Amino acid sequence: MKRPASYLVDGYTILRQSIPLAAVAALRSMVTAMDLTKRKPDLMRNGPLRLALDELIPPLYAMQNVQVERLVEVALLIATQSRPVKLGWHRDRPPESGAHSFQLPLLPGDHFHELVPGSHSRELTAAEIAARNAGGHNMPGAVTIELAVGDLLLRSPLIFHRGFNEHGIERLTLVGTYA
Ligand SMILES: O=C(O)CCC(=O)C(=O)O
Repeated sequence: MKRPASYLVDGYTILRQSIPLAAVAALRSMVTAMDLTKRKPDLMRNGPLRLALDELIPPLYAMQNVQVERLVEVALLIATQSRPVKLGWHRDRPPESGAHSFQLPLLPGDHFHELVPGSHSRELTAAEIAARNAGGHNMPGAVTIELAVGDLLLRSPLIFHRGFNEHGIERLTLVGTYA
């Protein structure tokens, strides 16, 4: 049987039903109508949201033997029927070293995120670079991350990843980084 992904080994893990549904609803209520007019609004100035995340997320990293102290980035990934997601393959550039990212969906059916397990701790291969340059649809070893409401994705900012879904599915997903 395939083992579940390990955050430190694979560079990501999915913590199923680790965020109480009431907490997801509370986070959703903290997103303003103004935020929803943008593509990826920065939410670092939203104090209540940051406080709520600080209660929820660091203990879940600690369960992966990762200690984090403070939120250094948080934004909202938004997709609508008329605005699908087509982000190319990349690694993130975290604002500081020792950074750890997360994605927390506020709507059901988030299957936008693709990543290559284990790619956070090595150079890209020639095959990966060729696949990226050819449009990214046949990335060797890539997996699509499927998240339900209540699930949390922890991922290294250095993992090779993209956000992609052309099917006009609505999306509201918090993406953030702790250090
Ligand atoms: O849309 C996604 O899931 C990926 C988001 C992403 O790569 C980013 O915010 O840097």
